[in-house]
Amino acid sequence: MKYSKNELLKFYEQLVLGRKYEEKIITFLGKGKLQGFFHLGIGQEAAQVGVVNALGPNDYLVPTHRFHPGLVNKLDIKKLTAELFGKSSGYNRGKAFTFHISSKEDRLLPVNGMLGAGIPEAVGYAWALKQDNQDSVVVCVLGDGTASEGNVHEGMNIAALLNVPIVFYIENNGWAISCPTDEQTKIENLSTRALAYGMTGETIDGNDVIKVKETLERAIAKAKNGEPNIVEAKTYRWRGHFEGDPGFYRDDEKHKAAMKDDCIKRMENLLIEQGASAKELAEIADKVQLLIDDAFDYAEKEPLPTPEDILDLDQVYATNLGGELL
Ligand SMILES: Cc1ncc(C[n+]2csc(CCOP(=O)(O)OP(=O)(O)O)c2C)c(N)n1
Repeated sequence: MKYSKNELLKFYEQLVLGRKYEEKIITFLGKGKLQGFFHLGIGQEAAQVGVVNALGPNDYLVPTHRFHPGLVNKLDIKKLTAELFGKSSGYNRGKAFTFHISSKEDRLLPVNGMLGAGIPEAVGYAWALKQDNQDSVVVCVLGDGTASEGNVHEGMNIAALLNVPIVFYIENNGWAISCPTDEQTKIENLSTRALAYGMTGETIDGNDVIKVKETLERAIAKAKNGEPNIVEAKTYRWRGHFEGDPGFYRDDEKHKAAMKDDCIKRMENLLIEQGASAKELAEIADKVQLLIDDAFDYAEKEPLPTPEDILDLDQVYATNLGGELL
């Protein structure tokens, strides 16, 4: 095994943090202590944690509306949670939620709620990096449903033509709301589209955090070398499209079968093979739970924005990016 037991334990901790963070969101929504239109990535933790681990300190990330497991491993947990609660101490003063969250110092670029529209924007950021000769890349995350949008074609085409440093990372969770991937495209692997743009593409197992991390590291190195590319990670969406979606459109048996491939269970098995004990794993889970409980406690108690703060529209456009993105 290329990774030490301690390195594997770190991956485990990150995956568990992602899972438990969203479970806490579900609990708080159920109690009416939190409001919002949440799209959860439970089951997709490896596909997100792997990406976050592959990013270098100079690299930029454009996440999606379903990226909490990744964000909680990249950002300050208290500031992130305050943002979800709509508090002024959140990343974007409570105005962005996870649909538009951004952080200049963390090189987190804003999500675009118009699916697909964010792809040409991400290409623009990457083009700016190239023009500035920065040793940096944009990893632009999109879902399988988003991959069918016209803007994605335009963005990928121009990225390839201009050789900009961008990795298009398709987090394929099998669903676009109620539409399964095989009802929106005839191709088996979305990464094969790369050929049409003169790029390279690769499809990988998105429930394998190590595979995701290593593939992204290679993809990032390539993109920095002027070869934009596509990586598709296949995973599975465990929850409804949004919290509150009963998911009646899914076949129960197939759904249960898909959830058996759990990225956290996989890492647990690997760790046990490497000599980790059940006690060690339980201690990590407890430590993570305390961190999450503390962040939710903090965010819940933070004051709500003042009416003046709510009406300060400059923030809506400039947020904490200070009016500039790069
Ligand atoms: C242009 C546009 N069309 C439709 C929507 C509504 N919408 C929000 S999420 C979603 C499904 C997206 O599926 P996918 O890209 O696979 O991401 P997932 O939600 O599965 O993570 C849709 C259609 C939107 N936000 N923007």
